[in-house]
Amino acid sequence: MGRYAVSPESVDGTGMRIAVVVSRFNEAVTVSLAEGACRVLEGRGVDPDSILVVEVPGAFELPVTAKRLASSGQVDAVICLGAVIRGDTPHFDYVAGEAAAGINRAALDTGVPCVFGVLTTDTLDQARDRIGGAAGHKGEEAAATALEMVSLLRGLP
Ligand code: INI
Repeated sequence: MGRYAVSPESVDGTGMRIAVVVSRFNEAVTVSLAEGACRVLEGRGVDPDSILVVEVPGAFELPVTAKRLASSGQVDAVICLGAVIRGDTPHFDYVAGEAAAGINRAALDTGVPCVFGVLTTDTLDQARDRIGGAAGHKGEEAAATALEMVSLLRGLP
């Protein structure tokens, strides 16, 4: 039996091209998600000129943008960032559900990892906890996941 894994903490991003798609809805949160993602990418050796940050209006617009970028042949991974907060909307479930399903579909259709860095919380405070508060930093985690998946998929048959 074989086993294949990459060490998540030590993936070297040198030479990787990464797209970061960030939604403006709940911008106070999503700006921090994007900053954290870019901080980790650059800290792991990704050239800033190889990071393409794309803004979209809301989380619902993440999938079509991820699909475009993932199928371009010009990026190795797409990091999708957003914040869907239940208190703000009766259509929380539609926005969050379609974002999740669509981002996953973009990845499956293209074979390019598309990372789900969308916060889905009941309150703004819970979202804030996830941008460097009690619950970690989901932008940083999304970037680390992207690097791990690029490296992992490169090594698989
Ligand atoms: N988009 C979000 O990213 N987060 C939200 O909390 C949100 N709420 O509350 O409605 C939201 N709505 C906008 C949506 O993503 C689309 O931009 C809009 O429906 C146009 O397609």
